[in-house]
Amino acid sequence: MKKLPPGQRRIDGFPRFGTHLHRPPPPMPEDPVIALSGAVRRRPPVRLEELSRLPRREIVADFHCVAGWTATDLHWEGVRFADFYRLFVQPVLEPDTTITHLAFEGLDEVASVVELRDALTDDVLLADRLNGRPLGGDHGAPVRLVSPGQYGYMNIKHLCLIEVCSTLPVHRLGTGIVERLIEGHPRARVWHEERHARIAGRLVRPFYRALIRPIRYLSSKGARDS
Ligand SMILES: Nc1nc2c(c(=O)[nH]1)N[C@H]1C(S)=C(S)[C@@H](COP(=O)(O)O)O[C@H]1N2
Ligand SMILES: [Mo]
Repeated sequence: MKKLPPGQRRIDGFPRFGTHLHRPPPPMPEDPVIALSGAVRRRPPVRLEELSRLPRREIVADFHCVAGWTATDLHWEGVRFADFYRLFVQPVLEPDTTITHLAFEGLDEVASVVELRDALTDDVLLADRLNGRPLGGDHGAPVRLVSPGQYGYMNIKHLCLIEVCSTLPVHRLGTGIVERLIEGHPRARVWHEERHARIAGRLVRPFYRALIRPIRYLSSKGARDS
């Protein structure tokens, strides 16, 4: 069996997971778009239909949640994020600005801040198909970020907005007690075990792992209630 990143355990299948599980997935917009904000000139949102201008890309990759589970051999299809950036973002950048970070936000308002260099890695996709089928609500319809080298929390589902930033967007970082406790690492690279902003990855393993059961319980309850 192939080696998993440090502190990860294989699970069967691919659960819906996250901090949003008490809610059903957001409804599918009629004409889905990805809006751009931040250090860009105003432009109409990119319609998902326009992604057909980019070459298609397929990858097979494992998916690693920071809580410690890994779903193996997922087959994603979509477009490379770097191609999207080159075609839709670069031409509208404000002149003389150096972009450092991107904030990705989903229709459920969950967001992540990714360093530009990590987002432009070759295997980062905007994925609209999973295992041969259109992406469903559980896993991020209509389109999600897939960054296999980073923990799940960077892989924003239901992507609808990208904020283009020339400094760390501090307004995006949580200030509540829970966010401080579970403060994600700014790079979140799984092979470096960058789980937490301040605490060594090895040390937070048991804390995160203890969250899996209650979160999955909420998930099954949420699915019944909705
Ligand atoms: N929009 C959105 N994206 C999200 C989340 C979320 O709650 N909302 N949770 C993140 C976390 S913590 C994980 S582990 C993965 C889970 O992806 P899955 O539900 O497809 O398994 O999505 C990430 N992306
Ligand atoms: Mo996660």
